[in-house]
Amino acid sequence: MLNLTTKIEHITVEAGKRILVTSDIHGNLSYFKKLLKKAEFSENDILFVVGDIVEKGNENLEALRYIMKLCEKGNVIPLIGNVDANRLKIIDELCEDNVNGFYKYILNLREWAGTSFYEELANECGYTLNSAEDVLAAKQAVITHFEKEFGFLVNLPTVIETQSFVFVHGGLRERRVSDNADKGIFELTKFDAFMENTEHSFEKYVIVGHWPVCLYNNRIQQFNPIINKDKKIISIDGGCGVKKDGQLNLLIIPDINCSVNDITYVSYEDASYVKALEDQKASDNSIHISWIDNEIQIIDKGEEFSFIEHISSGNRMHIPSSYLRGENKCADYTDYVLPVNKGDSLLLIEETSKGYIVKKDGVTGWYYGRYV
Ligand SMILES: [Mn+2]
Repeated sequence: MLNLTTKIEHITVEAGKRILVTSDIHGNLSYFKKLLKKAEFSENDILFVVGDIVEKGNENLEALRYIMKLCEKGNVIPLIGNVDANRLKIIDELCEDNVNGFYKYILNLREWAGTSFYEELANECGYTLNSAEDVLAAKQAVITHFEKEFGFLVNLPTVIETQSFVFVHGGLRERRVSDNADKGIFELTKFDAFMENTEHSFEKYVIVGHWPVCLYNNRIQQFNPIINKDKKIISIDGGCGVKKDGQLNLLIIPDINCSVNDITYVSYEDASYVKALEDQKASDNSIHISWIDNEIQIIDKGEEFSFIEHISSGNRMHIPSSYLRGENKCADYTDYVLPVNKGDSLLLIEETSKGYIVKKDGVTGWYYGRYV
């Protein structure tokens, strides 16, 4: 029987070492590897991986094993995420009553990610998942074969407190770290919109993943880590793999005793860039519609663009018709005009006859100039 309990650990980080922090790799191993390379990660660094190692990407098992291997050196410190814990729970509790729902979920992931964690596990055990019966049939073999991997995940800490920082996937429910000991593992790993929803200002900076940072901003669509000095929270999930313009972020803390102002980051996104040929000024007023508030009314549906009203804000605008999702929803969208300098590298997201939706330095918006 699986024993998923909250584990709070205290560690002292050696001064003079660089501390790197990432989260929400979600089975996107190539992002993770390229990000580490970009940051010139070495055995002299301490690396925290703040949960959600698996699911949503297509290299879930490999990502898990890669991190397990990295941990052997002693300078990599992973924590559990809600998806990691939830997957263990689902596999452990898998039975005739719930297997249909889980099979549906597997099919869903197969469609948009190519595979899923459980599918990879079952495949390695020689099972092909073509029905709910197949999913259940693979269970015992999966549990036996992956004892080591499951043991690794189950034993991951939920919260780690150091001299200066606290790490947790979702967030802390109570201001004092020790007061969170009786909170359930999902209360701490699945604290949605923690930075917005917590009332606390913490003693030490709390570094979290889980909630893609782009969801905190309804004006600008931006994916870079957010440092909230009032609440003392650093939110780092760049939505890697979940969104096509998402990125994997790596916080760089130069020293455990450094000031928060010395913290920087690097990001990795999977894309090719174009070069801007013209300058462009940023727009003053903009809206960012994200999936937590994407109800719209279509006023005039067109071939390339449609005129819509965003219900909650009342804003009316033209959006590419390819961004419509059914009759009353739209994909994540912003009308923000990006500040661009000639020569800037831009990630091309959408080409239209009016201009381009691009991403630059972690921010998405329109560019109306020419590029090469
Ligand atoms: Mn999560």
